Amino acid sequence: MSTTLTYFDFDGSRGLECRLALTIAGVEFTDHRIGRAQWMELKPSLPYGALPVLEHDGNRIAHCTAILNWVGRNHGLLPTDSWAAAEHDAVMHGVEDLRNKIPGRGLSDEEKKTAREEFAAGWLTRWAETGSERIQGPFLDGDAIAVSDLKVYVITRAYLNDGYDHIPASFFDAYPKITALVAAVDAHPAVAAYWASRKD
Ligand SMILES: N[C@@H](CCC(=O)N[C@@H](CS)C(=O)NCC(=O)O)C(=O)O
Repeated sequence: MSTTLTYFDFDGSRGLECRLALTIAGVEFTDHRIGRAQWMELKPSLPYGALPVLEHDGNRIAHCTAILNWVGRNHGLLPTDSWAAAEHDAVMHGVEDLRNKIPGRGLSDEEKKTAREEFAAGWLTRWAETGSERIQGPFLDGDAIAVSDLKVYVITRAYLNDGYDHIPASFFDAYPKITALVAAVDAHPAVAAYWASRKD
């Protein structure tokens, strides 16, 4: 059996959540990281012209949430009950919405500041409230980590690391269940080992 995850050469976003899911699941995989020149060559051959893409025994799937669902179902990182699994899927789609809705593209710095402040007070606040209600603690389903926790972790971590201009990390101070989830994912032995390996 061979499994390869292809993504850009950085530790964030959709690629990171898939790498972490495969790592926690204990799947041996090739972490194929590509640079700009390779990307221009590769893009036209990809199913949806975007990354990540997972190749498993000669078959390929695109879209990070599809990849996470596949890993989760096969490796006990999602509930077996179909309704409960659909609730996790909803959380994952919520993270994708958050990625897609953040304003900024095509705006001047001043416009971006205004748009992001409004976004933080409106859409992002609703997202964080919904997530907090859903989290049993420390993970979404209590003590059992799921692939959906990894999506919440990766997106929140980006905000906590000041990844989004005009939305300070302190925004999440009002949502301790979300920051506790981030801390719990960081403390997971496989995640800690992943970050240690990235420092080498
Ligand atoms: N719906 C896709 C979105 C994939 C996507 O937009 N990936 C970004 C990187 S995170 C990408 O490949 N951007 C380059 C491009 O689309 O040209 C998913 O869930 O994986």
